Parts: sequence; C-alpha cells; structure tokens
Amino acid sequence: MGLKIYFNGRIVDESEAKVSVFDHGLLYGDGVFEGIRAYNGRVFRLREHLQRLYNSAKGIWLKIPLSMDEMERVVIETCRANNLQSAYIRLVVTRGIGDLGLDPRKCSNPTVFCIADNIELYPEELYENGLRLITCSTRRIRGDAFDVGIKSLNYLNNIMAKIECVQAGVAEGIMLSEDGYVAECTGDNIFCLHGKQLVTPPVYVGNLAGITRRVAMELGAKAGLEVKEQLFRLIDVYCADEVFLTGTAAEIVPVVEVDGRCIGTGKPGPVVKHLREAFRELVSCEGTPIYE
Ligand code: PXG
Repeated sequence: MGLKIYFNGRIVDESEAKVSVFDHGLLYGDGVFEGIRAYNGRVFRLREHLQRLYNSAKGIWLKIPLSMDEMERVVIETCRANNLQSAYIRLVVTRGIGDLGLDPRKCSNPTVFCIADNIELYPEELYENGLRLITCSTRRIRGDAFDVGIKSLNYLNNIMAKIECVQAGVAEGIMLSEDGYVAECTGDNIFCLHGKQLVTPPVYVGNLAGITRRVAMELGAKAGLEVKEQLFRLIDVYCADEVFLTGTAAEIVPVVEVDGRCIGTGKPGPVVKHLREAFRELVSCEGTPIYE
C-alpha cells in the first residue's frame, strides 16, 4: 500500500489516484497548485495558502468546486489518512477532463487532488554553510504576458532556469526581470541585507507573493530591521552584507556566493541565523492542528 491521496472527493490509494490523458492540467498546464508544510501536527499558514490557491484559480477563471472550508478539511484529512505529523502537502486543481482543443468550456469538472508526503529536507549542511547561486540567463516571464502571481501549473519558465542551476552544479539561481531587476529564484524568494535594511523585490517586478517571504518580512520587522520592498539589481546582491532565500520547502536559507562572488564574510551571517531560528520556533507552535 502506498500513500493515501485525496482524489476528486475520495481518499484513495496512490495506485488509484490517476489523472486522465485528456486532463487539461496535463495537456496545457491549465490549473493551479499550492505547496504547503505541516510541522509538529500543525499545518503552517494554511489559510494563506488556501487564499492564494483560490486567488490563482480566480485569476484563470477556474471555479474550485469546494468551499475554502471544505478544502481545509481535504488538507487535514489527507494528512490524517497518512498519519503524518510533519508533511509536504501538494494541493492541485486542474481545469479537468476536456478534449484536444484549448477551449476550457469543454472541461466541466475540475480535477482536485491533495498529496501529503514525508518531507525531503534539504541537507543540514546547506543551512550551516549556505548556498551558492548563479544568475540564470532565463528571464522571469513578463507580467504583461502572464501574471506570475498566479501559481499555475505552467512552471516551464522556472524549470528552464532550474536546469541552468543543475548544469552549473548549484542548488538555486536568480531570475531577473525583462529589464534586469532581480525578481526571485526558481522556487524561492530572495532577500538582501544592507546594514539594518532588509530588502526584497516588490511582487510587481514578476515574482510570487511567497508566504514564507511574508513571514520573513514579519520576523525581520520584529528583529528591529527596516524591511522594504524595493527594486534592485545584481550589484546590490553582490554587495549585500547578507543574502537569503525563502520558500515553503527551503524555509529560510543563507546564501554565501552569487556568480562566483563571495557574499559578506562568505559564511552565513548573524541576521539570517536569527531569522531562521525565529522561523523554526514559529512553525513549531503556530498552525492549524491536524489532530484534535
Ligand atoms: N517563488 C516561486 C516561483 C515559487 O514557486 C516561492 C517563490 C516561495 O513561495 P512560498 O509561498 O512557498 O514561500 C515558490 C514556491 C520546490 C517548489 O520544490 C517550490 C514551489 C513550488 C513547487 C516546488 O522548491 N513554490
């Protein structure tokens, strides 16, 4: 027996959770998703993830056939069905089964599934020693072509950039906007520290409004930093005192090298260490309980 999956209204074994070859999520990447974490029997910032999922769906004219409260139950029940305390949760809603044409009106029932699995944590060594980044030549999609605030199943822009990272032998890479501003990484948001100023690119430059990004901004403000959303360029990254990334999978992870240039002292700095500890503390006690 494999994992238990929520699939279109039922909890089934993973061997039964199969998507049709006519599903437009597969044929066209027509759908939306969320990546969510549970820690210690609690789902972290579940409402915020659900809100972003429903906003993404609204953005692509996709009506999710469950209320947000029902979807919250789906996430909780999927974790329960697998007896998980800590989990990586993937919630997916596709346009559903249609024909070979683009027309979404042919798809009458969205496909909804939820996977909750054990998390594959990044090696502790990455948090201790920090990441090396490159700048990817693949630019982030322009906001006037597609709003990347929509967390859609079209991830090829990010995957193309990720392939560059893999080929360069690094874990992540910076993606720039059309006009050369730093946007984000392939699956993480980016922050730079200059003195007491903690800066992250505004979402309008072409990045996802990350939920971990929001938490890092809150924790930064609490730590007495001046937190700003501001456009900046690569030179501002190279010359930062500290650089770190945020994402549901990565949490808060230090960066020590960008395009061969050493960041700060070349070791994870005190601010990222503090923010990471504050983050770990927060996730251990905050969140929607799975069992009670
Ligand atoms: N930017 C992009 C493009 C993302 O896909 C983030 C930022 C961080 O957002 P959150 O809300 O998670 O703080 C993401 C996160 C992965 C992976 O394996 C990451 C994401 C999606 C799928 C896989 O790292 N999204």
